[in-house]
Amino acid sequence: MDRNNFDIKLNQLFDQNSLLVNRRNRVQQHGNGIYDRYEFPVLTRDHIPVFWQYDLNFETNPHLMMRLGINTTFNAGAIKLNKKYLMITRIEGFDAKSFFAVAESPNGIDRWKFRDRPIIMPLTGNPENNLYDIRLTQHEDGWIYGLFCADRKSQNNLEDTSLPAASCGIARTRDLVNWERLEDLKSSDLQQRNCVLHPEFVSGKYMIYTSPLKSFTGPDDSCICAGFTGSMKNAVIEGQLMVDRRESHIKNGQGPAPIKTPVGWLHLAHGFRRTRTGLRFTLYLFLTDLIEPWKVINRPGGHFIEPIGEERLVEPQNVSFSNGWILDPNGTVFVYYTSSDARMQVATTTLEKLIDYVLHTPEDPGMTQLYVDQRDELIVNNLRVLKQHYPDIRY
Ligand code: BMA
Repeated sequence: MDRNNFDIKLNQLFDQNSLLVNRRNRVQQHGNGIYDRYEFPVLTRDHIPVFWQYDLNFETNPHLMMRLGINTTFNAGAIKLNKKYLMITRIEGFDAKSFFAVAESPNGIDRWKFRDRPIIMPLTGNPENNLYDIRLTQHEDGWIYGLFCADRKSQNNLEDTSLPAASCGIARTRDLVNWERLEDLKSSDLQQRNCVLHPEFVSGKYMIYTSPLKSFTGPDDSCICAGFTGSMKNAVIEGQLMVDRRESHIKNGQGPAPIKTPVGWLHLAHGFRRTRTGLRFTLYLFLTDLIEPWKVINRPGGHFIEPIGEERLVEPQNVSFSNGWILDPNGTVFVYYTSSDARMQVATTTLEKLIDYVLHTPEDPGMTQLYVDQRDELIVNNLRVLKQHYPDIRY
């Protein structure tokens, strides 16, 4: 390529990226009344800045080749700071290693733009091979904590790097720019994933939602548990309480930090089950007690968000995953979720609707006969309503 063509191509790359980043998003019609989905994903690998992937120097890259490609951007923690909606996304390069980067939006829905440089997370004395899936918690102690998965080679299986051991990495910040890395969480379990710090002290201690794994390859009934530690600088949990485990799911994990509501702590979580074509990840909600946040008080049956349409596509298919949401002071809730490990999506709703959802969605009765009774009751009531108020509707 001569210099002239190089410059044309370079400008095109920036123009394409900027068109995508500045595109406005629109609510999808025909929502389910619980939340609205949006027409476009909010972040994809095409949103990644050109200068993170291409060497723009004509002398060293005369063909303007992509030198360090990005596979995907997904599984983002989220927070609102100084009126800006922020996601810390997991960005995975062609080498399948992840790093974190902050993207900002003025309205939480579109124009998500990455800050110029990614987060260079400080290391502990035992550096990890990979880190991912950060959960952000604005704790009442004044810090913003990020808890994330830190994968290292399994000491039980040093040869096989496809089977890493996950532990919970911990870092804290006040501005999402300067990070203080703390020691990883210590517990007696072989692995810890999906760890999330509860936003308030519980009986004077920090409470951490965990997903302990007793073996390296599972399936081993991993569920959402909770442990307590006196300090985050050297966090050690001894013994964990069981918080939630979903019937017929292989594993469950806490999503983002729960939101405090007048009726309890509102939780978003994921679970997966086996299907004929592989695993299917869905999201669900539940409510826990305000004073004893490990006690589930409402457990709506069924899933809250499932992968549908295009969200199901690419590899791995059939995944909805979330580790970030934002509650605005006006009651709007932005649920950031990943579809099929490939892109960030948003769903918007309100706290009022989510409280209605967790309080009034019937619990899974556990047996098909009770389940059909539950639905039949709804149908019979609805037939009465239709006859009384909507006699002209044909069905
Ligand atoms: C989980 C985690 C997530 C991932 C999900 C679906 O176990 O590893 O990072 O998004 O699987 O692949």
